[in-house]
Amino acid sequence: MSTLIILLVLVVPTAWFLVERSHRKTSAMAGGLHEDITLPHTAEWELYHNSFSLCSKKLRVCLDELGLEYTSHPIDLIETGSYENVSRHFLAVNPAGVVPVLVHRGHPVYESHDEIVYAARHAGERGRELLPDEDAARALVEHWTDVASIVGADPTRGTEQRAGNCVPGLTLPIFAAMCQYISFTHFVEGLLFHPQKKRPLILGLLKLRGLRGLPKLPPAMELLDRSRRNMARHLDALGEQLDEGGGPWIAGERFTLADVSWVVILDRLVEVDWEEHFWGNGKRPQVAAYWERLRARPSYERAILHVRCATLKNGIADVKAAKRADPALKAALEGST
Ligand SMILES: N[C@@H](CCC(=O)N[C@@H](CS)C(=O)NCC(=O)O)C(=O)O
Repeated sequence: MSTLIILLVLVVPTAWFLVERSHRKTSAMAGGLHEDITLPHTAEWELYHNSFSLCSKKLRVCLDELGLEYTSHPIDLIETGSYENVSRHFLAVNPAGVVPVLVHRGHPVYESHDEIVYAARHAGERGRELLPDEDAARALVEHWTDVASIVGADPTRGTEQRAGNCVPGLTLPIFAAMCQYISFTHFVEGLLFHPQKKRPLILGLLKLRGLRGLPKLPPAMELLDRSRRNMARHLDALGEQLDEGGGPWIAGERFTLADVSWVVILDRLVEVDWEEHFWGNGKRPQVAAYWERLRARPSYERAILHVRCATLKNGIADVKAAKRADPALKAALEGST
């Protein structure tokens, strides 16, 4: 009898884990098109994406602006419900376990900055508007697209170089709020199968401590402070570019991939209630006006607002309410810069 109990309690779960792990192999994937991989598909363009993920939003806005229709495959991340990104079926699409993945005629393209360039190159005249041919304009667009990208296995290290890499740190408050709606059992799946254990560990910790506990987590606050200081510098540079280029867009008269890359950054800052801190009360007027122009575009409504999930809407409201109710929390998050 006791042997049977030991078998049930130890051997069966271990065997399940080993079998499952053998089916959920992960590996880093280089950016760009992978013609050697063919995925099941029914449409010319398909997109695996998540409603909340910044890189996914960038792809949705880009495809909308380019007028490219696509088949949508929503994939949950832990913040929006579960670790579907480390499920067997999604790892077959991207063994790196991250979204977005753009699929063109069955072949995946990885890394969102490569994906938007790839889509623009295959979208005819409209693509050439978003990604200009002329050297100087193209270099400008590439620079501002790169600054807005999230790059590297640990993006939190590159906050000085990239506004995109400041985003994870500045998103911590809403991560903490959204994780409250997700059951702990889902976090266990991440600890077992996620290729980067640090991610489920940090999010699990945020769930445990909650938004109000965030200021008591020194490593998280160091990241948040660093990201906030560096984002301020990136936004100053953006304001200067809008001034010098004459606007209304980063490359002047023309709306380009640079603007596609920045609308999602500014949108994330708004979601996490950083708007007033960075460009409220007369601060950075060029950025404030630019944000108004970006959010007036139909692509913003269709590709971002319309796709917001319930957990994100709850998270947005919870961050605002917590800061309003607790001035010490607001001061801790926003600091003096
Ligand atoms: N550099 C990659 C970043 C991809 C990435 O980290 N995606 C996030 C969402 S924005 C993700 O899938 N996270 C899932 C997880 O880490 O569990 C890109 O630009 O595509």
